Amino acid sequence: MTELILSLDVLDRKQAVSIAEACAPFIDAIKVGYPLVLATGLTIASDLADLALPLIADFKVADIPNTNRLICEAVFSAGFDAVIAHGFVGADAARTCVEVAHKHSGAAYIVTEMSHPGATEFFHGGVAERLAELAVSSRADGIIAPATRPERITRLREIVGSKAIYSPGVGAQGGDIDTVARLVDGVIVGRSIYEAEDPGAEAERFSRIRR
Ligand code: FNU
Repeated sequence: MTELILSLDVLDRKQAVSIAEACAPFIDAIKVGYPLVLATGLTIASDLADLALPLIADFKVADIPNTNRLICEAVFSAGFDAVIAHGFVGADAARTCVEVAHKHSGAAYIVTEMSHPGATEFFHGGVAERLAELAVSSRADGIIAPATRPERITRLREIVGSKAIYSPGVGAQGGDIDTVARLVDGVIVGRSIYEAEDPGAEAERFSRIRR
């Protein structure tokens, strides 16, 4: 089953909770990033806790090991179940995120290649492959790979094997859900759901990938 993960990038607490409630029956996890957390604080995790869905903190953590540790401790203490971290900062810093996640019985996912057009400037030429290798050697729980470039997902799958691949970039960024759903463990969808007139109905439509 391919999971459907809602990217909840709205800026208002009430709106976030109501969209999450409407989508909850059709999704497998909720991803929260800087837009919502900067607007509401980390307490948004408690507001979403009643839905009993895994909460992923998309903070793309990218600092020295000690700062990564402080950030990840705050994330898991707030009630998140997983964190997304960058690998380009090096194995020591990425491993710190993995260690803190596992200490809290949570998960850490490493970004290997981003989904926007400009990502090819720095992530191509073997970098994404090295980041995927780093995710494996750091014992991360999975990687983030671009739905906008399915052929890159296939290449990165060769490196990470059965580790989870979560993929943003379908819908608003142009990626095709059906193509990507076959290649990954979870598809991350934001605007196509939360900007829809009826987010719950749209989540239900996307949720056919779970079958
Ligand atoms: P939507 N996101 C992304 N590409 O889009 N974390 C990446 O390579 C990546 C991400 C996030 O386009 C993005 O920040 F590593 O509205 C946003 O929160 O469907 C979500 O995935 C995509 O949102």
